[in-house]
Amino acid sequence: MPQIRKILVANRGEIALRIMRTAREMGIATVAVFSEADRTSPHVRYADEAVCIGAAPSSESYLNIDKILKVCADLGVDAIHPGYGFLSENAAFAKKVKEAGLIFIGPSPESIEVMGSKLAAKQAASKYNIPMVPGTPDAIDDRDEAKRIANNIGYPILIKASAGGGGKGMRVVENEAEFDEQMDRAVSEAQSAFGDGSVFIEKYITSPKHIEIQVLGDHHGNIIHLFERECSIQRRHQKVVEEAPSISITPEIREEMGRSAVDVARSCNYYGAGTVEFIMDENRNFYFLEMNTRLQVEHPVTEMITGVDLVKEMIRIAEGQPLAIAQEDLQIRGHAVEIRVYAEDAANHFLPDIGTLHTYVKPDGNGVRVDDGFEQGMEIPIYYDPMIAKLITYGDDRETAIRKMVRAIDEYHISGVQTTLPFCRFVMLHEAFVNGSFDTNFVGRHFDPDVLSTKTDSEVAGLAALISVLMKDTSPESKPVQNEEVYANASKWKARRFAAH
Ligand code: MV4
Repeated sequence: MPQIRKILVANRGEIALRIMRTAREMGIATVAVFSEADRTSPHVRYADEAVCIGAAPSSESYLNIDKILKVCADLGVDAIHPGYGFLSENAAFAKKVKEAGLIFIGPSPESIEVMGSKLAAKQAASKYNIPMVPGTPDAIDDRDEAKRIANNIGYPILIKASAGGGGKGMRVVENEAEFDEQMDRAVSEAQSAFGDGSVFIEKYITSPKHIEIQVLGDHHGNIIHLFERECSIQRRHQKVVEEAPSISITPEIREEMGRSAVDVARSCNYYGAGTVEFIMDENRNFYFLEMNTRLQVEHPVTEMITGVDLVKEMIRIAEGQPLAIAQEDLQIRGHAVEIRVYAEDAANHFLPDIGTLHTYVKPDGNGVRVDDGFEQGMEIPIYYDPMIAKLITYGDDRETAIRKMVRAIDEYHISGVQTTLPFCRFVMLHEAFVNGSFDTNFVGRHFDPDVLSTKTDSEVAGLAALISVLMKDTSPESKPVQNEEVYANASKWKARRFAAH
């Protein structure tokens, strides 16, 4: 069995650091690659060795396969971890890594390829008894036939691009009269975005919850799941809040969904870490949508509730070791919530806000984890994703994790750029979030940007003081969490801090 001694991380920012930390714990040397824009980044300093591979645009640096492979050859690297984004789901890259005699810390090129096509993924999964949304099994080439199927399924239907991702090439069709127009749009959008105009149709689930299952597979045919993550709070297909476990599913559904996820992974002989995405309707019917063949941004919430270091498992798997954990060994302990801190102005249509982190003070303390890749004084480059950090809190139960999150958000001090922190605080304290009555439409349905700008800190503190007096004798274990209650307690702290200044 090959032992990995040196890993090159083909990524940047928080995820590069995240991976290097585990590598170091395992006694494995680390190599960073970086663009000219990231010269002073923490991931560059953290690595044992670091090499600049090109100009700021990712096409010239983080996506530059030849340069990355050359660094591996020059420095005696054994394995590459791609992180997420960039080259992580590029089957051709995974293949070239292998051909260069290196280990790709991820799935096989074949698994990446199958799951990269939604139609191929559904076809593979259909070997097993996995619930799927009613729809067409193949790309549409005959429109009349497709319209007949749409009528059978019943409108509204959804047209999806087989090569799609992030909602691109996706079109809702409300009735047959719109069919041709929406089909034309979907095909041309898919063609220009992915160079592949193949589309298929599905029944449109109007208010789904987005629930995904983490899986791990080894090279010996063992596949396990590490329960679900609830990821419904998103805007324009960008997740903002994730948590584990989901409050919307029963132990029975969890087991069924877990089994389905393992079957999806088995259908493409999966090894490595992967995530199987489902949507769930109001009647708690769930359907397989697609599989992500990478480590995901939101993996920490799974780590918190299972105690498993997913990066460590990925590395062990890549070395050819059998999974050290059996399904029966795993159990959910406690509850974790993650928010994504983006340099975006939620009060202004979430426009990316570039600039310098004049103040950057992180929260800390029991049950608080911050995965970030920036420091005070650094600039947020315009070239990459504007995520500054992930803030994760962990507690015995959901209420505790949410309370910790509000406390941690209030301890987070960032100036110089607008961030999604106030928006995330709004979500944490929203009744629909707190009581679990939310779906993927949460932001559109509940978020009014004005709520962030109209309340000043002193108004909040005043309101909080009032509420805390009214709710003085609340006993935390006997009541479900109340919006105002969390609000009051979190803000009392802030009020005291304000008074001290
Ligand atoms: C759907 C759907 C409703 N019905 N499919 C969005 C991106 C891609 N991963 C699949 N997506 C959806 N597929 C059917 N048949 C609703 C969505 C969807 C969605 C899914 C997960 C998370 C957020 C979403 C936001 C809007 C739409």
